[in-house]
Amino acid sequence: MTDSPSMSEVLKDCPKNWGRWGEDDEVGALNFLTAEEVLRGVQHVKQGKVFPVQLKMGDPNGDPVWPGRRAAERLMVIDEGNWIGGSAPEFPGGLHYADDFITAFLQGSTQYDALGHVWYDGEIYNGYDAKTTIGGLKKASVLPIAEKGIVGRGVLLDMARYRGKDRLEKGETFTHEDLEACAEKQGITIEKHDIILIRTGFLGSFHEDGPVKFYDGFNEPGLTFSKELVEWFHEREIPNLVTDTIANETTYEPDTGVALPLHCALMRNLGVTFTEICDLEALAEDCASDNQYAFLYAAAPLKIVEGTGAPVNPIVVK
Ligand code: UVW
Repeated sequence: MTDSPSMSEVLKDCPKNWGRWGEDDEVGALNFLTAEEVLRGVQHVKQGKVFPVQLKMGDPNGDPVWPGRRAAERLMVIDEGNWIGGSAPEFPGGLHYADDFITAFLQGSTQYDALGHVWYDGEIYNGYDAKTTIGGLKKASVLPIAEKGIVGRGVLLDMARYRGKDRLEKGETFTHEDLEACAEKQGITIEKHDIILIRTGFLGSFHEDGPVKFYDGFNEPGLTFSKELVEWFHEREIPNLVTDTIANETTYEPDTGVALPLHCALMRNLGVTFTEICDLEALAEDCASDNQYAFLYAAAPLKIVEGTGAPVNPIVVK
């Protein structure tokens, strides 16, 4: 990877939204989600079907996470065993209760990334100094995103089904043109300000093949960088990219070997929020059966002060 060009070389001619919403902005392209966009999303509620798209968190069979992170661990603090063993407090009336806590990477489950989550050349989204990340994100943390909430028209692009597969393979890439072709096949148009949900099916391999195979030569399938793709997101003013992979893009851009350039081009430079590790399986099955690929999408990550990201259970309503 040492022969790879620098991120700034790769992204040198790409657009930026810094300053577009003022020098204090911390939510980026979510600014496109106005009241009109909420109502545009609501127009697609037609059947009363509800799909919470968070992947299970703290699954005893394991959670897929970025290499180096750990799955959430949930620990019981008190339960009926404490009353059986005599270590629990007695309450008037005989109340018993259960309590637990979790330790979790804020980026280790279905999550919103803060806009300050990634950077290069010493600056995060909107030109804030990268030193503002030290000890907690003082700028562009997940909190302003959580305080805004994300509601609008969502569209599912089922790339796995489009390619006739249960799931895309390691390192398999696709472009904005593939997204357009997939949308056309599904009978929808990707409109300005749409929240884009992309299904690859890839996380299915974590449980089906097991973690050893899943992490061997780790290179997720996904969107891959080109200047044209970044311009496509810019022109369509896409506020939010939601996928069923850990990092929303192919891990290594095939031409240069650069890791996660779209995190930098879309999140850092355009202010597009990323929602990762979603479970889109039930939604995709349903869309294939009723052919309704556009819907209301609503989400609010947890309000973690200075957080780099936060768990979320987004809701799709059709
Ligand atoms: C990294 O940025 C490394 O990971 P993610 O955005 O997938 O949490």
